Amino acid sequence: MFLESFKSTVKRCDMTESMGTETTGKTSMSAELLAKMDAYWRAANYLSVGQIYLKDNPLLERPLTLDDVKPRLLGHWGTTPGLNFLYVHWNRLIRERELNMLYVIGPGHGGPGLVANTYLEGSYSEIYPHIERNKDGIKRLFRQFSWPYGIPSHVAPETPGSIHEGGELGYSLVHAYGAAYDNPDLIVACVVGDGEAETGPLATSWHSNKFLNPATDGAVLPILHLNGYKIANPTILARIPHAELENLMRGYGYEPFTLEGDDPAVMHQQAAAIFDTMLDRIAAIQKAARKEGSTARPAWPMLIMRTPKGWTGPKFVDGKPVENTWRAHQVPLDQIFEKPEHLRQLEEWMRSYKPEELFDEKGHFRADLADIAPKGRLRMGMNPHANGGLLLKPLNVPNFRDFAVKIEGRGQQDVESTRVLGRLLHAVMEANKDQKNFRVFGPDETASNRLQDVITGTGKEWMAETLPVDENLSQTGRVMEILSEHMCQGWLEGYLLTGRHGFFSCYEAFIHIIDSMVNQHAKWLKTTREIPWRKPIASLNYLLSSLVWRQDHNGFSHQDPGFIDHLMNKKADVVRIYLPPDANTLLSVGDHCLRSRHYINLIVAGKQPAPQWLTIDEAVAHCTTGLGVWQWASNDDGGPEVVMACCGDVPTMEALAAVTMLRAKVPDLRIRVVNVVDLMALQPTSEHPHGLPDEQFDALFPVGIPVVFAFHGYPWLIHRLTYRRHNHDNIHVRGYKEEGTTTTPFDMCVLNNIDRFQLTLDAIKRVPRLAGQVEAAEQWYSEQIQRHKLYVAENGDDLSEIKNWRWPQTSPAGKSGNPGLDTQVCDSCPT
Ligand SMILES: Cc1ncc(C[n+]2csc(CCOP(=O)(O)OP(=O)(O)O)c2C)c(N)n1
Ligand SMILES: [Mg+2]
Repeated sequence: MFLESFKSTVKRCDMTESMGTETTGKTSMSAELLAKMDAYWRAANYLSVGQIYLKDNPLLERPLTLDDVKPRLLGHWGTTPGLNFLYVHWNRLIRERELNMLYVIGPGHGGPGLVANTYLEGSYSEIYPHIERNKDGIKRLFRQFSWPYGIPSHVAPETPGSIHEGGELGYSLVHAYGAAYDNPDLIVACVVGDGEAETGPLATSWHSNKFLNPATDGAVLPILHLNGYKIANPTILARIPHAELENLMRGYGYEPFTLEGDDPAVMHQQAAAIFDTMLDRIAAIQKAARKEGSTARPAWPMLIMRTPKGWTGPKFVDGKPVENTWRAHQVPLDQIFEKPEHLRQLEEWMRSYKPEELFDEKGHFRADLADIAPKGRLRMGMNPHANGGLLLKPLNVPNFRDFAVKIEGRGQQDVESTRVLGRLLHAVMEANKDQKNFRVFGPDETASNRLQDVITGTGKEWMAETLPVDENLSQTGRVMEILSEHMCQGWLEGYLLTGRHGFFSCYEAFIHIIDSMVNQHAKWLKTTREIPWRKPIASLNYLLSSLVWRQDHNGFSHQDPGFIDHLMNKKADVVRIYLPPDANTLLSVGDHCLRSRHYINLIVAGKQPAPQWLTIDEAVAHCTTGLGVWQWASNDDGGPEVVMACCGDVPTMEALAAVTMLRAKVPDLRIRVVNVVDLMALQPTSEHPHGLPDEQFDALFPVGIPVVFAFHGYPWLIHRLTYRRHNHDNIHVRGYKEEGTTTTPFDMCVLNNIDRFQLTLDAIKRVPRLAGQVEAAEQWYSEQIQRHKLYVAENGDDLSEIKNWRWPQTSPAGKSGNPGLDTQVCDSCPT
């Protein structure tokens, strides 16, 4: 038996040493219910094995032949029986207690189990009517699994009841908590693979209980699926003394329960008792918080489920142990076509579930068994929280114009753009505090990114201890701060996937920590877009601040604008990237992102005091087109000789400063200034829905005219985006090129050759008629840089003419010729 084999292979401490927790509850299921639950479990296991192996003969009405077996055997058996076991037990609890339960599966490779269970409960056929609840339907169910143009092998978006594919391990528990926040009636049962538990994000996720308020949030029921193995190795948590494992869980603030064994009859009875106790615990915790006013942080129950990997599967294959070993991970019998013995074993294995007792001759699941599943929306495959778009209420977004910066002369006042956005976010928080469907997430940087206004009133969620010195910590806070980008990302994903709204602000350089998580979310969005029954959810909104160009007290480690490049690789339908150059454009972009659906919106905006360029009306018009000529900064009557393009707040300032120098040097040079807010507009329309049509692009960047492009990020990206444009050969980009340290703001620009002197020189070098001035310009450039370097080295600060530079108010620029604020803003603005 399992326990014997376990004890013989693993040396671990006596269980009694660690029996500090109550593991027996009041439940004693009737023999009849126990038999039905076991039969239900067998049915789920049978259908799971069938999906992995068979394309025909679904009820084993005749002996299996090679013709019945799929040519490619794909799928994961090892985790599946454990997932199925839990499903049937959740079903009982849902029925008896009318629970609103979501099931999140960490080892999502157990996809066949979830498909099988949603099929047995009927939700699968309701969503996919061609998979009927009869023999034909079962055959199709088997055939489609891991089959070209069928369904994926994981708990993918196609799987009813899922918000978590589990393909990339590590995020189950954080998703579960994200789903539970502000969902007081929801219980999220979350299976954590014992291998998955070794990942960094999962290890941190246990701490999510310090952010879960039993009065206002739902409950998470973590199950550590301790089947002992990963793909090819034992798991750490299975090979430490049980007492140590329980203490680890206690240390995380949980009350651990243990279910251990492999005899189904005993296990069903024990599991039922433990689950009843755990659910009673949850009910008591919630009652204490909701009815009795308790504010203590509770020790939520969690389960350690120690069962064999590949439970009920082949015990030995080719003389080697399989059940309860890592060999059970994927397809235990994988040489069906080469070894007749494997085919025989497969048939024996499938028949061990007694399909004839589970399905009638037409392939209908027996009514008395089907009857023990919950009905309607209580079925986990039909829980609306797993299709969050169904529950999505629009966010109340107050008028962003009310927060606009009044522009008194272009570039004359310095404002911290993100602080202005923080006021809007605060208003959003206030406007939605009754419907409780908006949260702001950040890795300890909300205030550092100057968004602190959002904290006012609502506070930061915190269930752990507090001291008098603390500020704004609250058990009902709506700003979520933990020093883990993984948690911020995962909580937000779980929150969005269950139909709410959110906002994540982060230092630009460190957002890369969640590169891989955002990949997975982008895949989810891309796939669900193509699944008609999945409704659109709110967009995942990022604000990246503390940008590469202004890391005055941090330096090289904090300089990396590459998240833009990373997101650019994602499907055009899914990603949007904005670099607003000032506060009013940031407000306009922020408003747009908060209202949008089913995107990943990336906003890159500085937090340092910086010049302001556009009135709010101009900002709205500019953001609507995504890019355009800033006519007030241009003097291109008769067509430009050079286009000074810019994208990002610091590059915009440098480009404009370069324009003033060019005017001084070559007064008759016809210069056009183009600012880009929406990076995607640079792409051709064929590549991105925001892409500017070629004619419009050519009108902005005329063929043959040099473009000096100052870009916030890595320069190559602009080439990539514009490489199909007619004028691409004339686009010359300056951006971040991995030069940096702890230095002055302007020196950062100089180190990366995006400074105003360099841009001025670039323009002179690129305009053919200025060839005669290049030598003098190069000399001038060297002198300026020399002067700058000597000054910063000596004084530790930028030259005052750089620091205090302002866009000239009596500029001869602009068609209107007006100093300061011109009435005409950009060529592409709607009039
Ligand atoms: C982040 C990540 N790394 C590696 C893998 C490859 N992988 C798939 S399953 C698996 C083992 C999982 O073990 P466990 O979590 O214990 O699941 P179970 O035993 O229930 O199958 C691994 C390493 C992955 N899916 N995700
Ligand atoms: Mg495992």
